[in-house]
Amino acid sequence: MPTAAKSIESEIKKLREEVLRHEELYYVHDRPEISDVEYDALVERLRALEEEHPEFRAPDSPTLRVGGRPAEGFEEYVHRRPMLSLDNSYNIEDLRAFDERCRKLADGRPFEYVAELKIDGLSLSVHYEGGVLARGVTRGDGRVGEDVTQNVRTIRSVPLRLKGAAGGEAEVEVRGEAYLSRKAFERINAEREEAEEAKFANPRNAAAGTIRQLDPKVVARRRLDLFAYDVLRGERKPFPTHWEALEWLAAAGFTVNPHRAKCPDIEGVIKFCNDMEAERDRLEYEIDGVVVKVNSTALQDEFGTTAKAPRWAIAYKYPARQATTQVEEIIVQVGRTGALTPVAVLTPVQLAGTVVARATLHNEDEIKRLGVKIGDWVNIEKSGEIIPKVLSVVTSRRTGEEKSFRFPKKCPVCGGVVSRPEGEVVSRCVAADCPAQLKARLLHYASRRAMRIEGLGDALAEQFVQKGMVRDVANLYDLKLEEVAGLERMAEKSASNLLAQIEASKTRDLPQLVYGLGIRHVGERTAALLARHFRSLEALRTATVEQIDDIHEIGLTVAESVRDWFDDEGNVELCERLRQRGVRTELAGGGVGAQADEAFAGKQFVLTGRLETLTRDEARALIEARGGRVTSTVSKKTDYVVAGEEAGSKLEKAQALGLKVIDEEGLKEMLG
Ligand code: 0OX
Repeated sequence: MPTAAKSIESEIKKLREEVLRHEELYYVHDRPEISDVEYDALVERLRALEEEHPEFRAPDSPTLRVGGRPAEGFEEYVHRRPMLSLDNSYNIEDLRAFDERCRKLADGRPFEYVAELKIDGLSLSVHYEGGVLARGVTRGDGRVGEDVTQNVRTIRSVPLRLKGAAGGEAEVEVRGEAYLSRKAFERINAEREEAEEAKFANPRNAAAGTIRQLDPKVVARRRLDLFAYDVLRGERKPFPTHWEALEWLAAAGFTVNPHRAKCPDIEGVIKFCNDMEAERDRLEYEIDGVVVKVNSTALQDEFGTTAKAPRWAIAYKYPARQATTQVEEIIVQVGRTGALTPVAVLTPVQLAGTVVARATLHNEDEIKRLGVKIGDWVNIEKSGEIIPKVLSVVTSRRTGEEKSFRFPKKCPVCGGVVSRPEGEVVSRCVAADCPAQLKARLLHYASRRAMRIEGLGDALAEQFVQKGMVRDVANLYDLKLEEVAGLERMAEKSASNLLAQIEASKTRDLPQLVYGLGIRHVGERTAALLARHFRSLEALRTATVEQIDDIHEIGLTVAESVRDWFDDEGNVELCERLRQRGVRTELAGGGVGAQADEAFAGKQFVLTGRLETLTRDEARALIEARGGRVTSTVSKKTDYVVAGEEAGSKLEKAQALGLKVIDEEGLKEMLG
């Protein structure tokens, strides 16, 4: 064999082994080392090479099958009809190309699409005989799955008996995506941390690990859920359209995801994809994209499938939220309360549409838990929060050149003493005059959700501190135009703009001021509760721990922290200077506002469906500003359910419980 051919053969072999190894890590051990996108890229490279050189394609090449290998411990089950996977698309052009292909296949006949969420979980097939749950099977490699019936029985959103007319069916198979809500996932990981077990990297891995648990009791505790998306009678689809299948599933007692749309054309699909991307972080579960399906079953049958995926459906994937990159350095930042936060400086990498160059390592213990060293390859993730985090170290990529990191014993900025009290995970610089803390306090005070001083960014705060122009937040109100205009990169115009902004901040309301003071444990919500309860900074200053603790939703830790803060004479003096400089220290409103608060105070609201003129965040802010609470689950304690367009199961539950349901108009009327 010529050397060139030999090297291609060996490259194919290497790639094949690499792909198989990652599949085993992912499917069998639930411990992936690379992101989905990187895995897809590996498979694609292998597929392309094999296509060019089919003589080197091994009979067991991973490109010849659809998914991972079944794990041991469960009976195998051969699916009546293969559980196909989906072709992926990563951009709008791919979606349009899919539409072109569909229209060509439809040859002039009109048709519509259904767009639904792509839940990031694992596919399950659930069989019913005479309306009763008979079997639950994982997707496995698409052809053969594992019989996990006992585990599937523990999923509350899988009915044990079909409701209504569906109960009369001899045999039906329902397919859906099993998943763990973010909340369930966080609870499981907290428990694992306590038990000193390795945490799951994400809800999907946790769900996959859960369904393969040999003890159904463990599964039951973990609270898996399922969104149903397909129904089969034997090998056939019993309804003329996918939409009708979804309606049947809901009537039969399954949870069908409420976010779905019937779209007359691809433009409607694109709009749905974009709308849902904006909603993504607010969902209670993780999604990785949208699934687009041709609605007509007859057309689906006609379009048929390729070896692994239907031609009538496609997944539109949102940008990946995990990636693998290298730690170039570990730095330690000092926050406004003196907390030392280690941060990994990374080789920049594309993630969810932005370039990520840093990821938080949280604290000293987390560095130990991860075992991360400088020079390591790491998996990082960006989820709902803005700061990406390091999930795990890719130990297989270690060269031996990596360097251990020693957590500093002194403040890296001021050299002050660092203390870490017994039982706490956070180390703090305790120096009262640490410039890093002061700078962080200024930035927090000026931030959008606090006193909103636009233009006061990192570079300016740094100069104010360095030059000794500002020693606490009250000094901001003493700044003179000449002083500010004399700073680096500061024209007179921007200096006077900044001073105008600082002046304007005096009229912010009390919740913003209380939040802006940066008291430990007092976030935006707590600040609003405190401000509304005490109505002035003076009343809050003199409040006892008991009085604060008595406020619904405020606990002892917060109460003590507030008391501690006001027990510090320097802080009392700071408040006095803020007041003297004209900063509003009393709650605005009264009159009509006070009246309206009656309707909201202490009331629980649930928002569901799409609102027309408000975003969910805006609606939440308006309700909370009046003293109401917004929660995500409907229960007997809920006072109002605000239902927008396409409100789904929450609305149904509210109606079943006989709760007060209002629409967006109703909410606006209440808000006046
Ligand atoms: C999901 C999901 C998965 C039917 C035809 C190929 C894939 N993850 O939410 N799969 C499907 O559809 C099957 N739909 C979904 N929504």
